[in-house]
Amino acid sequence: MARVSTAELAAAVSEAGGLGVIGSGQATPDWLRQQVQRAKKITAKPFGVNVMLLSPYVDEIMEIIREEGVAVVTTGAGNPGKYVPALQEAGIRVIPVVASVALAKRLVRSGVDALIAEGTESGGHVGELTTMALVPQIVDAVEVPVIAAGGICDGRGMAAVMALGAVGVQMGTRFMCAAECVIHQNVKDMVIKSKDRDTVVTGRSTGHPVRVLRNKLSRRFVEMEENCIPSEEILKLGVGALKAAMVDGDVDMGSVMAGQVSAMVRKIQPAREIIEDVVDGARKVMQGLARMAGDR
Ligand code: TUI
Repeated sequence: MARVSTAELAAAVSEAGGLGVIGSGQATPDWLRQQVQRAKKITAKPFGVNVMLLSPYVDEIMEIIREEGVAVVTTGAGNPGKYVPALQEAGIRVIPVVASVALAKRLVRSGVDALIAEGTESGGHVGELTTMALVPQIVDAVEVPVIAAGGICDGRGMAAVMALGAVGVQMGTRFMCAAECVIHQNVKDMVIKSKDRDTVVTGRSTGHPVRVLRNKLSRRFVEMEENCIPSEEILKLGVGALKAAMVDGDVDMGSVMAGQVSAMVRKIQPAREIIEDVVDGARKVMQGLARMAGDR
């Protein structure tokens, strides 16, 4: 959640009983250090940093995380294996996002503490399998705790993935509309107005598939891919597009990364209310299911 999950949102989520995660994306190491220090001022609770492994600053970002003693690192868009020993020696829990069983198994051999199994319903960089198919396959393949992500935004989703064997959930899209989320109001409005089929995966032909809300930029991406324009040309369109949307509010030519549950997000709420709604909702669903199963 680069440009979306800053110190304010991560700290609010941790204060409310979740584990807030600062999205570092392609941000500079200085920016990350400031964010971590700001989050520490807002909350005494543990929080995490997500490291986007395609970042040009990845080595320096890992170093700052170690220096600042961040509690948890999550990773995205690659294999973080080589960073695992140094992070763990510093007492940092490592929880990579995976989209396949093969990478899940490899990372468990590297000694990771847990995994996030993320289905293709999610926003941003995506794999191919759905959460429904991916989560149970990863749960069966590894011994570490599995957190589910992709397509989850309420208690029903949380209960569903717990039925598949997950021990917890990672949610992004719903927190775009958290009161503490600093993204531009235009993006929040777009999420709130979105409908079921309003997301599209662009960039499959470039090797970097990214789910976004449909707009002028995504249509241009699709057109270029249909016309077999070379990947380098297509990728140029994406440079700076996340900032254009999230910071400057350009929802026509910016990259509005969001998941398929975008249509289910209907209002701005404090992070605490979102977490209470999801957790209480999951409890009610599970109690209802227990009654259906005859466990009165
Ligand atoms: O990382 C994300 N979401 C992201 S990263 C991002 S920045 C970006 N922008 C354009 C192109 C590429 C990246 C925007 N959104 N989520 C976690 C995630 N990781 N989802 C899927 C994966 C993943 C995919 C393949 C993780 C590992 C992987 O395997 C690579 C390998 O080496 O096997």
